[in-house]
Amino acid sequence: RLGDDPSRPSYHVTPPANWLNDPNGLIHWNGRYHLFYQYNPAGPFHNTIHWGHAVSDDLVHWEDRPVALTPSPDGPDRDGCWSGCAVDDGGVPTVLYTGGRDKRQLPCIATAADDDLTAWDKDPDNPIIEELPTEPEVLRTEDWEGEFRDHCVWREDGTWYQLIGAGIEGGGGAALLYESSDLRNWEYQGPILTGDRDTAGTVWECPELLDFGDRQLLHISNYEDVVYFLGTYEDGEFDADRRDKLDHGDFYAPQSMWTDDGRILTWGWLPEARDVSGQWNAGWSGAMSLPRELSLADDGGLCQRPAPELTELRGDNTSYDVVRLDAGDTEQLPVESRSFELRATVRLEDAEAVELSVLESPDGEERTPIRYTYESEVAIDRSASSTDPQATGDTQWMRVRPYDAPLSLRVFVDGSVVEVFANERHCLTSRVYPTRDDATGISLSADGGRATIASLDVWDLDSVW
Ligand code: DQQ
Repeated sequence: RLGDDPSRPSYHVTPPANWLNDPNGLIHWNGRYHLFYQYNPAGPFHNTIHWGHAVSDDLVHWEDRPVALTPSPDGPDRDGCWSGCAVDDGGVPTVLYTGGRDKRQLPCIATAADDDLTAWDKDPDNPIIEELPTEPEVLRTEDWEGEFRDHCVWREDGTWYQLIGAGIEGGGGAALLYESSDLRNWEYQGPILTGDRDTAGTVWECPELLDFGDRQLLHISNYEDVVYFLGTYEDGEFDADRRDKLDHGDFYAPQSMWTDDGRILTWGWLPEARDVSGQWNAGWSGAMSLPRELSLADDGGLCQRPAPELTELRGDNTSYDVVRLDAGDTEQLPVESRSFELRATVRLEDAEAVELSVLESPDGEERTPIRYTYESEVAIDRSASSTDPQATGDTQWMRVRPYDAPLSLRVFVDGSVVEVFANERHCLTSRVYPTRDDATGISLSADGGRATIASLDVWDLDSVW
């Protein structure tokens, strides 16, 4: 594993070196959590994608495993083993993924050759779907004969169902439904949902349908954002009554695992926000989000909270009962680490905003303020995060609704990751690249009035490797 890089996360999963993107094939198998991911072993750039593999006994500590899927020079996945999912086919762990070859995206299947899921046998009959649907017609681009990839598979009453992400000629993105009795012969059923291209993107990647009992959630990645729809899914149709982003920052192509104890845990890819040469010099690119437990609140809205197991990483703790801030006050907290968790409850009283700045140098030259305003917005301002001109400096933000006051915040800072959970509902993750060794401080300040920060805790977090 590459180490020794202050930007490299230590408690978020990263590739041993080189490139990582989407989480794939998430499965809780024989008591172990398996996380596969889009991986390029040749360098920190997206090309000839393999499946990397990490495994954990406790969701907290991870071990690198050998590459799980490699493109076959003569196979339909010659140019890459793209994103896909894992299912339990009557005791046989099975993955469905997209093979790339020439200008085609070809669904493929493979079964585990051992119980540790380290080796996989690709089906000699791959690809398992060769014809593109024509109703509606799949979008062709200069690069692809059809934008048609990524797999979400589940079983209901003995029948297998599959969603594949697509773009529609003349329309927007779509999640296309297939049915099968054996995971190998698939019959096309039509889209369960299509999006308006102006508001929901032209291509939907990595669709995933999650069942919460009475209600269902469909999320898709549209090159920019991860959009989720909440509503009901029945008879091949998704009827959405709510829509939002799963995370409002650097977070993409998430996938979920159903654990043996019945939880839904979701990981997303946290892409870099520095330019290609910065990634090349670092020798690694991409991190996974923390595992997030998804559930529905009583009001039908989505809850997202960090998996409770993560508290096991907590080391030294600094705790404050209450911090009262007057307009213009600034409180400094002595932190000397780039791997910590901060938990706080913020009440604005009559302040216009509270700023909780992390990764701050003593003179304030580098700092990343997390700003909570009375307009119910939480923003991460990256304009002074780094003096490195190759690092992105824009502000990312999300709306947290009025019912969320006071705001409970959990902030996870890890090398170049700032992952924020607001009231266990809204998430905002940003990548930042401070250059200074002393950019580790935290400060608190209030604007335009008084604010109270109650029960403020900071914990050092250990490495997961
Ligand atoms: N990346 C994969 C695709 C997916 C996209 C290729 C999302 O399968 O559509 O690495 O990041």
